[in-house]
Amino acid sequence: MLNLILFGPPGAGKGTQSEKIIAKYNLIHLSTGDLLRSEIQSGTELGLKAKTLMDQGILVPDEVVIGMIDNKLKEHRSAAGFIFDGFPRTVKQAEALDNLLTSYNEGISVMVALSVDDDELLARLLNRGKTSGRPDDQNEELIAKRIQEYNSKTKPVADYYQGQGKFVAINGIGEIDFIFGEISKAIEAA
Ligand code: B4P
Repeated sequence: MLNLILFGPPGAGKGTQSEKIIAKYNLIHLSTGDLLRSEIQSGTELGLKAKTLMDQGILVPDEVVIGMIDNKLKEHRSAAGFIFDGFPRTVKQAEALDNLLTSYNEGISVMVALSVDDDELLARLLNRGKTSGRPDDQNEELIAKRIQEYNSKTKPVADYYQGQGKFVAINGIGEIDFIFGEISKAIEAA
């Protein structure tokens, strides 16, 4: 089984590159951002609570996203592998993911981290906000808050996987297809 974590700050290209990775490697795509937005669209209680936090650029509680991932892993027991996009975003989520995968005699194969500087992130997200309708892409202050959440809560997740010898950093600035080529090399070396 190939279990890949695609890591990086908001706007680094995780969603963009996930689409290409799924097409090439036939993995199940688990994006906690997409799962949460789908809950919001369905108007569930979970979605309503998550919306309040997401609209402020704040991470939703660990238990909520861990529960969603647990359900999806159960749903796809015979998958060739998974791509975790935007998850784990805290060390607690990383530990929970390791425990879940261990219970299926599986583990993370590799974490691929896209690095992009803050000015480029801001430009990309504001640009996406013009067409996406996503409230969290609409203003600079909110995007700065998301980057701040990433720096304080999510960055330590990279150290967690570095400690396990599973971390590969890739420059996330440049042609989308070139970056995809670099990601493919990291996956095939894993
Ligand atoms: P996400 O949906 O994960 O949002 P994101 O990080 O903004 O998206 P992504 O990084 O995939 O966007 P991409 O770069 O592809 O999370 C949203 C919110 O949900 C979070 O703030 C949080 O509140 C909550 N949440 C989600 N998961 C959670 C968790 N595990 N725990 C707690 N809370 C959680 O795209 C950005 C733009 O860049 C696009 O317009 C794209 O076209 C462009 N782009 C991509 N690659 C490019 C390139 N190489 N060059 C130029 N532009 C590029």
